[in-house]
Amino acid sequence: MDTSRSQALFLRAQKHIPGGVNSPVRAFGSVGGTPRFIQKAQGVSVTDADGNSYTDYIGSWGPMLLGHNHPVIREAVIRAAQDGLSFGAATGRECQMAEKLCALVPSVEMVRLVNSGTEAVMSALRAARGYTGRDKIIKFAGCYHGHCDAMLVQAGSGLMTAGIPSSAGITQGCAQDTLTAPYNDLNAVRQIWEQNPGQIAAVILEPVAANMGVVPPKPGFLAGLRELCTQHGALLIFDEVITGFRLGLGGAQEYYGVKPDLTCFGKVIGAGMPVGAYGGRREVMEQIAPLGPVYQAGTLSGNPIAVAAGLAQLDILERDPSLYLTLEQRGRQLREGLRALLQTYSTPGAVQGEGSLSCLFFHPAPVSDYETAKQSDTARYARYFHYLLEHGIYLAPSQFEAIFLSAAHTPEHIDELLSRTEEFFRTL
Ligand code: KE4
Repeated sequence: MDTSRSQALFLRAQKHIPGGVNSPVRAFGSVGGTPRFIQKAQGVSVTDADGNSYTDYIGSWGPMLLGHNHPVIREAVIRAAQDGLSFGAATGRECQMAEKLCALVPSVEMVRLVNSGTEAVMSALRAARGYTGRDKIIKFAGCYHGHCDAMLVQAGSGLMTAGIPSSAGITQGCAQDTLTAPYNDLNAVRQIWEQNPGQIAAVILEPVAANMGVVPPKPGFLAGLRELCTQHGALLIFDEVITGFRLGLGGAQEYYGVKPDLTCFGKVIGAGMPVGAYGGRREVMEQIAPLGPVYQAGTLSGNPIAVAAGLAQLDILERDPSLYLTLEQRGRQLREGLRALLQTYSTPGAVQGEGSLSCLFFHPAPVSDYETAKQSDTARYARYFHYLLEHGIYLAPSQFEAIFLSAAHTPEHIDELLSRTEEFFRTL
């Protein structure tokens, strides 16, 4: 496969962009090889600078739930752009988006639009601290919530000790207020609470973890967190940047029947344009400026073009909820097919997922938390990734991401992925 143009672009990009990319995962660091510089996309297909086309299972990391370059969404963007790109003033379209988010997600009574999932999480955490007057946040190892300082923190030496930065540039002063528990471990959360009575402002998690590979919540985990937060007067924050409008119109909270106090959105609600949002209980959101004392702002928040794209995608999903049945069926077809291949070829692996989110762990047993996920054979995953890439299939360049299906993927696309996977298993 000729990748000379991508190679040349990568060399050029590295001169003026750290690592040659504007987001680390794009550099293929954990799988090696030449990162593909993508030129265009349509439906399930992306085409790189050398003209190679791939069936894409990243979908821009989640936004492309209806496939790339959907004509209705493209037209909505072009139409909105004809009226100007940004006004720095309120627009009617933002009212529409807020009304739609509140109508589709019952726990959201009031919502603020921002420009990314990171901004949504950062703002939700500030709202929780402002509302409760408490400082500490509980998060879970392996969950990724964007790159705000408070979330780039990992577990300290002991479970109950204060967090330590997981990135350079994060102060100990910040890290000490983030406590980390293993995903799916309610007892660990109870222990942390006993050690920090009256200090926990919120618990934040991905209701289906999709940044350590895909790790669904164990039965009772989400409900247990809901109970603990209610009992202690802390806020339960669902980071639904990935699961929001992907697991259903009501997201994971509807799928599992657990109601958070705040929810963070991104990705699907922007349909590929920069949109994030955070929202929830009215009495919490009324703390946000200019109404309340919690400050949060943004030059391009509620940008008319970005909101037009998001509204177009949400309108399509709202009008045809059968799309979620299709996504569920495709996800099941993929997971059942992969499990059958692991069985046939006695290959150590765990297939996990919910709805249109799936993951093949090269790990011999089910993965329920980050410590287990980390034991996966990432070298084998890298070989699998490149085998598929060479055969025109583009999975996430990391074992610790998800396979994102879209409504544009057909049963034949899934069969193609399964047959290439079988070929790969035959080489093992
Ligand atoms: P952004 O700031 O990247 O829009 O969203 C951050 C974020 C927040 N919450 C969850 C659950 C997320 O998955 C993300 C971002 N997801 C990654 C992919 N796993 C984005 C890809 C990248 O970083 O380039």
